[in-house]
Amino acid sequence: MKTLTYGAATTAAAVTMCLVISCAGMGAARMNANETAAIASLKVYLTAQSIFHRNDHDQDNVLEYAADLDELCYGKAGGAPLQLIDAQLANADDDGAQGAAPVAKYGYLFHDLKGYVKDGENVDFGINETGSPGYVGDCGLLAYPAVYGKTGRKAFVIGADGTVYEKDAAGMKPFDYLPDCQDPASGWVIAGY
Ligand SMILES: [Ca+2]
Ligand SMILES: [Ca+2]
Repeated sequence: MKTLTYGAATTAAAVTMCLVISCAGMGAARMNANETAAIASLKVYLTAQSIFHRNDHDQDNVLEYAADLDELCYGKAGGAPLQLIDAQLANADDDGAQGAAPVAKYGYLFHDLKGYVKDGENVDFGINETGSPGYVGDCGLLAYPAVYGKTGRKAFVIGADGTVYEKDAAGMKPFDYLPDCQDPASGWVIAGY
């Protein structure tokens, strides 16, 4: 009987330990999967922006990028939907889509960038002066974990050149200007290397 109790207690302890280890492992695996999905979403975004840029949707004879992530799905207010990205990605726009609060996609939220950092200065992508909101120069998007350390650890950025850069998102707040990722001092490195 004593042996049985000891055995049962040992088994229970072992099971508990396995659960703790596998939960931690699952959490890390989930975050890795979310991070991979976030990179894929940034690439989807850029493909959609390239298509948007090629087609003068508002027919103002200016080729611009969409200023807002969710526009790539829903189009402009009152206009036809574009469906260049899926609604799940559009709804993860951190300033909301269609008047609704943002909903993270695979644990990530997305923030439209409006310019880039050059020589320490913020440079706007260049607004379409003909009246439709949009960027004539470049475009960019930031992906960051909805809950740091739980849904992901890394932030990712993409600019019009299509390179995705990553950086640990600890303490990071969403920002509007694409960092100078080619500067090693920025702490950003090419994602996936
Ligand atoms: Ca246009
Ligand atoms: Ca937005």
